[in-house]
Amino acid sequence: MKILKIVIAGPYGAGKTTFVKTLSEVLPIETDVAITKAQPTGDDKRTTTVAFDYGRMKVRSDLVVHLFGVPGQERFSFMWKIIARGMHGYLFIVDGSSADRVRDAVNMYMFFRENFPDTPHVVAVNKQDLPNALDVNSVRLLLKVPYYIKVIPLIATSRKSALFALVELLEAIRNYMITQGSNQ
Ligand SMILES: Nc1nc2c(ncn2[C@@H]2O[C@H](COP(=O)(O)OP(=O)(O)O)[C@@H](O)[C@H]2O)c(=O)[nH]1
Ligand SMILES: [Mg+2]
Repeated sequence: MKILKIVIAGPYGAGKTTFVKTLSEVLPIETDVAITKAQPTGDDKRTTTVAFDYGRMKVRSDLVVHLFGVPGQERFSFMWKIIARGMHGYLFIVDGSSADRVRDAVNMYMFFRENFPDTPHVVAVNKQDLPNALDVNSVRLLLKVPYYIKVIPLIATSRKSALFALVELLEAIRNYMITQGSNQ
């Protein structure tokens, strides 16, 4: 049995908790808390993730993925490295509903690129069901995603779309393992 540790990264509001919930076969562990007036967010989100999301999915009879969603707010950035330690790859989700939302993701994307330069990843542009959602090429430019990294569209509420994103990431991890000459 092969077990992969996958991290779901991206800023606050990108859709990480939704993604883990959509795919998880076990009751996902959520650590979202109600947002109080002390935590103004400026949108209609009623909860926010303060520790991490966890979900698990059996992809094949011999492959299980463990999904760890990091807390998106920068005040929890000390946890990003802790949660990411030992990961096989990460999906970086951005809220594609506006260019400003994508710009919110730049610092966190840089953090992951700098701290995990060799870790396979895929960038997902979420909320493609909304009118005027940004396309993958605009997001590639805004985040300065290297040409060899895939940027894919995502609707995190859709199981089909979430599965597609997971499969793209598994493919990137597989390619990386092949070039490393590892079969683990
Ligand atoms: N329209 C739309 N809304 C989404 C999608 N994915 C997540 N959301 C919404 O975006 C908000 C933030 O999602 P959440 O999963 O809590 O983001 P997180 O902060 O990254 O964990 C919530 O109100 C979700 O219902 C999507 O694919 N389409
Ligand atoms: Mg969350």
